[in-house]
Amino acid sequence: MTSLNQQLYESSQKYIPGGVNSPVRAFKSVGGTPIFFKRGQGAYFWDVDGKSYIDYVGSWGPLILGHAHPKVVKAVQEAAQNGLSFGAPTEAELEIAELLCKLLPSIEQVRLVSSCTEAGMSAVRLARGYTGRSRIIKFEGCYHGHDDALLVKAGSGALTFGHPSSAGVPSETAAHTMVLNYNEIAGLEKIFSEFGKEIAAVIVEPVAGNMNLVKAEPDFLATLRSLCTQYGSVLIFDEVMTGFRVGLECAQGLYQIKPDLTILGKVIGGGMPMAAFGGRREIMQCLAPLGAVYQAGTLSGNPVAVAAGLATLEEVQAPEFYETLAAKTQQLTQGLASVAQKYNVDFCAQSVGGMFGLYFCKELPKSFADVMMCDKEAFNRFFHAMLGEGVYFAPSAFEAGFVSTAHTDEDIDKTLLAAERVFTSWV
Ligand code: HOZ
Repeated sequence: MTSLNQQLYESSQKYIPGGVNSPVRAFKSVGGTPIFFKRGQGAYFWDVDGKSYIDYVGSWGPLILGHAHPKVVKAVQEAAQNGLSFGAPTEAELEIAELLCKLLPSIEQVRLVSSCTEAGMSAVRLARGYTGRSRIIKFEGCYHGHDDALLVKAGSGALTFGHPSSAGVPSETAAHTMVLNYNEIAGLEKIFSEFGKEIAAVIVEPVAGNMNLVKAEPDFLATLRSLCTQYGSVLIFDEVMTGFRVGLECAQGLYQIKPDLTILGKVIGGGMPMAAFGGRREIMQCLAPLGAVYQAGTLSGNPVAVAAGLATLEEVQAPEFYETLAAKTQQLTQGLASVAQKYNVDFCAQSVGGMFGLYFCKELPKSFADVMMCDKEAFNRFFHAMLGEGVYFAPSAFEAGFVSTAHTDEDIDKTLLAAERVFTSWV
């Protein structure tokens, strides 16, 4: 008998391209049928056929407290009762803006938007408006949403499905985007010496999470900072994934580098559609209605999304929150690495705060090229075998994974036992 999941997938393909509303959900690179979920609680979620999974995707990052955290759900319910949207300012927007500015010293002003793509696109437009320049620099394998200018040699689903530079982007638009190698200082210095005065912005994930997980070398980010300062270019940190995920001060706190603009999303919306971009007042004040850079959104600062974000941000400020999360995530990555070692599988893993990378190769990758050398087929086998064991990792070798505070020691142990069963039969 066909499962309900299979029936839903077949029907969805009739009405939704590929049966999914975002390509990374499609299981195209790992093969098989995407799973339709109906309920989540804590570290677990359940598919439509009733099978449960330990979730290491967490909606691709937002669910740092796990599924349906009672305080977040309560905040959402209370906000919804008072109206779903006003299209006008609210006190809660001020509260979250003040909080973001307080937690991130690089942010003097912030604007809320509804998606991470919107945040990235708006930050780039703002940087161009502020500098009066057109060129931007991004790094191969980094993904900053699906804005035309940024969808060049991108990571995440674009990389997973073999279209890192999307069709439909006019070459004139992409011509202003220069793509360099992540963690390569020589390339950076060369491009700045040639085009420095034409570069509006450099956008970078300070810990890349869209080509699996690759940590920036401290020198690389420090060089970026000093070149941007020297040439008057805007340094944009894309902290959509790392923001309030790797620590309360985000990646910029870990690396002790102050970007000019920061993009945030995922955790700050607590699972609701909310993102933000913010930074130096002088730059932010170029935005309409004060300045000539236009940016707008009917649902920006939506009261229900802001309520979820505020409730989540309150929880992450608890003492020891990030220490506990980081320790739990390491327990997972170190545990997996030692199980793999026991069975002579070429595998390694690492984490930063509550995000992690798993690699089927001998050494931790430091660049896009290193990631490409990992064994993707081995990842796909591992993914499916773990799925069979009730453990859900991202359905792509090019995505970071996430642990939440809802994951218990027992959940991690169960995961490691499952990995042990998988690697025992590894040939
Ligand atoms: N940005 C998320 C992680 N790469 C994926 C979300 C999506 O594209 O659906």
